[in-house]
Formats: sequence, C-alpha cells, structure tokens
Amino acid sequence: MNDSQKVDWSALRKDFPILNQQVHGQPLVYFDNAATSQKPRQVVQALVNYYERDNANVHRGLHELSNRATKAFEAARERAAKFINARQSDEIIWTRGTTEAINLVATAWGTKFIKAGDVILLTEMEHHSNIVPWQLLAQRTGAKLAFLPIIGDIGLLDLARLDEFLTDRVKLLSFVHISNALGTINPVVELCERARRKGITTFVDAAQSAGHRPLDVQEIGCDFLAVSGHKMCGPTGIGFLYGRMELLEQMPPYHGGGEMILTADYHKSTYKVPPHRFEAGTPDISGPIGLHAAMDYLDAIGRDMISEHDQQLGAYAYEKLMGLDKIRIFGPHVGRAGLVSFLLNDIHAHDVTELANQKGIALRGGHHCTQPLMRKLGVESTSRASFYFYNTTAEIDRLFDVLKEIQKFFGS
Ligand code: C6P
Repeated sequence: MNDSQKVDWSALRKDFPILNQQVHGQPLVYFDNAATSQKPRQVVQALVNYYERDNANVHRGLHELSNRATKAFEAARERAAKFINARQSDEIIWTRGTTEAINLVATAWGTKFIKAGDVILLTEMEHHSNIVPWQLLAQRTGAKLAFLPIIGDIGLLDLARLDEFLTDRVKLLSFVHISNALGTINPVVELCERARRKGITTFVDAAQSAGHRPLDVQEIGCDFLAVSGHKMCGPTGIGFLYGRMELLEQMPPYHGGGEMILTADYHKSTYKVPPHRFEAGTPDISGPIGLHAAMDYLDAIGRDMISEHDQQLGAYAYEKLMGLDKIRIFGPHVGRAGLVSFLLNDIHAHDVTELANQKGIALRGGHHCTQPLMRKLGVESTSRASFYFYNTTAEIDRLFDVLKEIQKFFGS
C-alpha cells in the first residue's frame, strides 16, 4: 500500500461543500484546479473570524484590533516562510499572486541589474506571466530574451542543450516548476544548480507546484520563487514572492506609497527594509490570514501525500484517456503532474469543454495563457482536466464516458 492510500481522501471532500452540487442535472466534477482550487471550510471560517472579530488596518495600530490584525498578518508571513523553508520571514513579500510577484522582480530587480545586451533565459513552456514582464523589461533596457527548447509533444525541457543556452550574457534563468499546459514537472534543483554554477540568478514559477508538493527553497537553491494562494486552497488575490535577502536588500521599491517609507519629504524619501519596502499601501489583510489556514490545511494532509495522489490521478487519467480513439495528449507519458491536456479528433477544444460542461464536468479549454507554447505544439488550444486531492478515479471514469459521448455526437 502506498502512503497516500492511507489518507481518507473521500473524507476530505466533506470540507468542500461546493463539490456537493449538481450542474446541469449532473453531479459536479471539478477538474479546473490548475485555474483555481476550491477552498475548504477551514479557510472560509478563518476569513469569517477575521472579519467578525479582528478587522482593522495593519502596522498603524495603536489599538487592540489593529494589533490583532497585524499579529495575524505577520503570523501568516512566518507560516509562509515555514511552508517553503525560507531562512527568515522577511524573505516573504505578499503579492496578489504569481503574476504580480514576477512583475515585482522584473521591475525592481530587473531595472537595477539588467542592462542592454544582457540575456534573460526562459523556457518554451512558460505561462504568459513568466514571459510578458520580461518582455517589458527587455523593451525598457535593451536586454534580449532566449528560450530553452522543449522536446516535441512529450513536453520535456531539452536539458542536453541547457549549457549551450547558459552563456556569459545570461543574467537570469526564470522557469516554471510544473507546466499548467503540459503537466511537466521540471527538475528544479538541477536547473537552479546549473545556473548558479555560472553565477546566474534564478526565478522559479511555483504557481502549479506550491500546493501540490513539498517545496524547500534552500534545497532548490533558487533566488526567487512565486506562489499563488488561490491555487492551493487559499483565497483569490493573495500570493507571495520569496526572495533571497541578499538580493531583496539591493532592490529598489516596486510601488511607492504609504507603509513603505522610513522618512518622506516633498522631493525625496527613504525606504524601509524588505519586505515592507515592497508592500506599499494597505495590503490584502484577510488574504494572508486565509492563506495561513490553507497552508495549515495542506500540511495536515501532507504535501508529500498530495503529490503522490496527484501523480496517481495524472497517470490514471493518461492511461484511461489514451483508450479513446484519436486522442492527442500533450506532455510527458510518465511522471506527469495531476493534469491532462488533450485534443479529441478535430473537435475544437472549446466545443469539448462546452459539451463536458453540459454534463457537469468543469474543464478548461483554450491556450491556458501559453500561446507561444501552443504555437510550438502546432495547435491553437487544448482541453485540460486538472486535478486536486479531492478528485477521484471515478470522476476520471466519468470524464472518459463523457468524452466518448462527445466523439459520438460529432460522428467520429
Ligand atoms: N494559470 C491556469 O488556468 P496568477 O494568475 O498570478 O495566480 O497565476 C499565473 C500563473 C503563472 N504561472 C503558471 C504556471 C500558471 O499556471 C499561472 C496561472 C492558470 O493555468 C490561469 S491562466
């Protein structure tokens, strides 16, 4: 028996009342977890408790409620540091999510450290969030972007070519840990290690991995890492950036405003140390508090258990759906994360998604904010089923039956 078989996964579903509903007269099958996960009662309750008892602004407080809100806000930062094994909680900066975390680094670190002729190395499987901020930086500075290739449909990075791409001009390697469009799990420790050997700064987009497997930034050896809370049972609108303190200390502010200054005058200001230097204005306060509850929730299950369960669902779905005629599944055949991205015959991904929706199954159809990758794969879009720990193999069987019906409907 695998360790994850000892977890009572079906009992956990009771923490997610939203899953227990009918959609178009059928039991809901929620397979859009890579877009956003559902939230357990414990997270919702943490938000209710905060708003019903402690709501006040943080860091300004000379009164009880503000002190409580500040304490909870900073306790969440400590929790986030522990969640990814950062050396200190000051290395955690609250952001709206992964997108804002990447923009923060591209603006604050990039503007100071990137010059004309420098190269920012990305990969061909990046989400737009890990491309467009660097394009903007390149336009501002005259730097260039380069892309480590992937190997065809199997969607693995071509690591044999990495050294060829890690030239003296490369100042940053930024890459996705788990691809939202392929389900590829990239060898994060190896990639960071090989870049670090050449003195290259590293950024890990952990949007799809943080809630799905243990993460240890010291073991990974990255300089920056970005997380979206809403994909890991937390509220929408909150996530965080991890940055190694030596780098954060050298970075200028991202946004200007209240709470990030030490002193301000009409023409000049001085700034606080990190992380507050990067958190201008009133922050999302309930977000970190909800995310704190989410991190406790995930760790009570065990992220190693979640990762094992995810990979079982991913492998089961791959094997099962490969039983359909004329299906093309993108991404690795083995060792995939808990998602499958596919095309059925010549049926448009949006039609598959819409017809699945009529049967109560929530898929995502589209380019998944990876248009360059889609182009590379020679397609416009795919349908995607993405799983979380509350999903079951019975739900995957249901997806299989519905996809078969869709093929029949289109006469193929
Ligand atoms: N991917 C998906 O359905 P935000 O929106 O900032 O929380 O996360 C952006 C992001 C960055 N990197 C990766 C690998 C992602 O998957 C995402 C979000 C969603 O796949 C929405 S497009």
